[in-house]
Amino acid sequence: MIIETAEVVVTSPGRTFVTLRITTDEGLVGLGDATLNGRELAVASYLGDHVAPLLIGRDAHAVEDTWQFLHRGAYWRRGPVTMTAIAAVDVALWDLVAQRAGLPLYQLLGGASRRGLLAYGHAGGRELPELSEAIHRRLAEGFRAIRVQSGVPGIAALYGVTDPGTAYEPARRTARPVEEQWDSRAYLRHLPGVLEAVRHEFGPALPLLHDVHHRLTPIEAARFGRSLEPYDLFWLEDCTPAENQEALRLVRSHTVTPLAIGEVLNSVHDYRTLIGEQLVDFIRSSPTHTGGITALRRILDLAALHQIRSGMHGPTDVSPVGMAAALHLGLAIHNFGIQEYMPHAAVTADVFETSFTFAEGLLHPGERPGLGVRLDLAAAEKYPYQPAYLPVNRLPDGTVHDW
Ligand code: EZ4
Ligand code: CO
Repeated sequence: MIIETAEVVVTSPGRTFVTLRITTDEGLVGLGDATLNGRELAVASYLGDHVAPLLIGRDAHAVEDTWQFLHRGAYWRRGPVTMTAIAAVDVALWDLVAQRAGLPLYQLLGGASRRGLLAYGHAGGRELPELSEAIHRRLAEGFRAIRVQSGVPGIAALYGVTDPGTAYEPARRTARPVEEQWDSRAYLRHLPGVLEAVRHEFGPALPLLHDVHHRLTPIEAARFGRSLEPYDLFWLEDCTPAENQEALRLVRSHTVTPLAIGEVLNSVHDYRTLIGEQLVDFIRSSPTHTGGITALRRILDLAALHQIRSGMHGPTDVSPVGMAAALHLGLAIHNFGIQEYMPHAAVTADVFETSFTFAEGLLHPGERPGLGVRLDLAAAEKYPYQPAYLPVNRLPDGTVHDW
């Protein structure tokens, strides 16, 4: 099965997605997600200018060899742009190999280890009644686990909270990033009360998650995790900036609140201390930003030795192709934990036709051969690229802070 073409498709149906589309001499089409929020064209260039020409004429079955060729062969390893580009190739090749075998991809990864993947949905509210309503809405949609984000008095706009009834999308279609505000002390004063109220209203059984989005210092995170222990969180996410693996030692030594980290990490090397020293409980990486199924599976196998489970990133900026890859992998591995699911805008389905399903709180990748996703090229052309950027945070005195 020889690769004949490798084309990069940039399209913005609702938001921007970058997709690698590979065709073979037998007429099969394989897809890989290469979407890196706010830096989309950098990955498109890496793929289109430097990788696609190398793929032509290669055997599409050679998934491992191609991964090593691109990773070691570039000399410059790791980093989000590189690893997202390699991920797109890896996932497109897995898609092709599974289609050729006539099997849904999860069957090539070891088969199903469960009926479906427990998914969590997002609920955010500026104040408690709004948040409670948002949680009720998610439960009515079928979610059985909920991520809770709340407004904080004195902070006008902040991560995870939006006007009622509008879908949350952190990337804004503006030529420059919008600026949001942050105040750690105000946040630390307010959030424990919010989580207490939510736990009280929704009872002890509902899994509740919360994302700090990299904003606290290690000692603040340690205190926060400890203060949330009575509310039994499923996890506390990105409590400190993820690249400082050692910071989690301090957090961990003060709290038994489970910790999740890794949506911005891109290599197994970013996890060596975190996994080896048992500093986290859930791995947030998605195949899209971590070098694909081949590379993420290695991270998760290492994690399994330490009873650390998956909690793959599933925001709207992981495309339907990337979501499908996550679902096939998550269905097959033993140490699956939970899957984030932030459904795409309805207009995205004009371009990407998917086979995955969501019922009774569980996602399933479906039974179509390969990933189960089709890309309509003519439809993609109707949604030309639109720049969008993630916000930037500032403290009350104007200092730039982690967003
Ligand atoms: O801000 O995907 O847990 N989910 C998140 C996301 C990230 C975006 C960044 O592109 O933190 O909302
Ligand atoms: Co997050």
